[in-house]
Amino acid sequence: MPKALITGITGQDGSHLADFLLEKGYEVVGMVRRTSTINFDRIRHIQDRVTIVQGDLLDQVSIIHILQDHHPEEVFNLAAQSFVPTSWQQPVLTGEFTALGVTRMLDAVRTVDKNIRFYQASSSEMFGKVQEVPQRETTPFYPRSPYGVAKVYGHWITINYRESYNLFACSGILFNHEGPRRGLEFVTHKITNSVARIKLGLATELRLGNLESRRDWGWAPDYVRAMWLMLQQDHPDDYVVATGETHSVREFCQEAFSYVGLDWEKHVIVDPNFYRPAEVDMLVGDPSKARRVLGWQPSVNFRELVHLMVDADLAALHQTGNHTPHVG
Ligand code: NDP
Ligand code: GDR
Repeated sequence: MPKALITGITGQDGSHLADFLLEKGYEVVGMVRRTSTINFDRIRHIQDRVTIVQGDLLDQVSIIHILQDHHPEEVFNLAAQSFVPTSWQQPVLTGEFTALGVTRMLDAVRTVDKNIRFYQASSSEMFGKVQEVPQRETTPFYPRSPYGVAKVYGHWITINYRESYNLFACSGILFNHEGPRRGLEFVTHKITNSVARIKLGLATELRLGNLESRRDWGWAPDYVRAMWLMLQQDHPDDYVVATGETHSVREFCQEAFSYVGLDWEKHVIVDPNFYRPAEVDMLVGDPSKARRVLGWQPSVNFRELVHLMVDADLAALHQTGNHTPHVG
């Protein structure tokens, strides 16, 4: 039975990846940091099928011990401070988690077992102020937030360890991917949750920031499949994973509100408090390398994604009478 370690297993992607690997017959070890209140909402349904171990990206010793004790063949480094606005409020911590945390992981792998295959969660935020449309593996980076800058570091240190120590280390440059398990602070889930609440008479307005920014939004379960595929190849490499379509926040609102028969303009209020100090205006990825080499392609398009998320939020509200986040 192959064994994988997932850092960030309590997050959106970690929980989907754990589902996917269990389905494939893996033994799954998940690293979680210690908190006074445990939040296993996203992995509750598989809690008795995964091994949870305590560790933190800030603590190299904890990472080394986990690798020594559990001997995974594959490590998926998904843990990070992943919310872009927080990266301006906590730029140093974001650098510690999202940038230096990658070096701690890679060096632990190098120290304990150089045969471990390593996946790094890189991001389309590295493209920032885009230098080319669409963005591909060779497009130069121009990050626009402390988060984006930290991800560029994580990306290059992964390549550097691959080239310096011959590690099987891959970097997936993933564009935004969403679903019912997305944190409620991210714009897609914020919108679909509000649409459901407004539809059911529990709220009347939705306050958003920049409606003009455009993203390449995909379906999260498709994207964890791409992560796994990267580690099954003969050679380690880096891949863009995206749908190749771009839509604005405004279009997302239109689609979500009209799906339940509401006029978005009657409910959405633009609130400058949600503007960012520097914005990433437009992202659209070219996934042709992933399609060609990995045989990967997305299974859910933009409209289906919006509808799936609205349906899930309506169902969650109907079930609980009050929204229970992260259950999907
Ligand atoms: P989430 O924010 O949902 O999950 C982040 C995870 O990291 C959580 O499990 C969190 O644990 C954990 N974590 C944070 N800090 C630490 C730490 N110091 N030590 C150990 N664990 C920690 O992110 P996603 O699942 O959406 O994203 C997964 C990865 O992919 C991230 O690296 C993100 O930056 C990257 N990414 C995401 C994209 C997306 O569209 N979702 C696109 C491109 C890249 P806790 O529950 O304790 O907070
Ligand atoms: P992003 O996702 O920054 O792309 O990072 P987010 O959903 O937070 O923002 C997308 C775009 O929507 C605009 N926006 C708002 N965003 C939020 N969160 N809240 C609002 O009210 C709002 N109004 C408008 C933003 O300005 C932005 O342009 C996500 C994260 O998962 C990262 O970890 C990951 O690396 C990237 O996707 C790819």
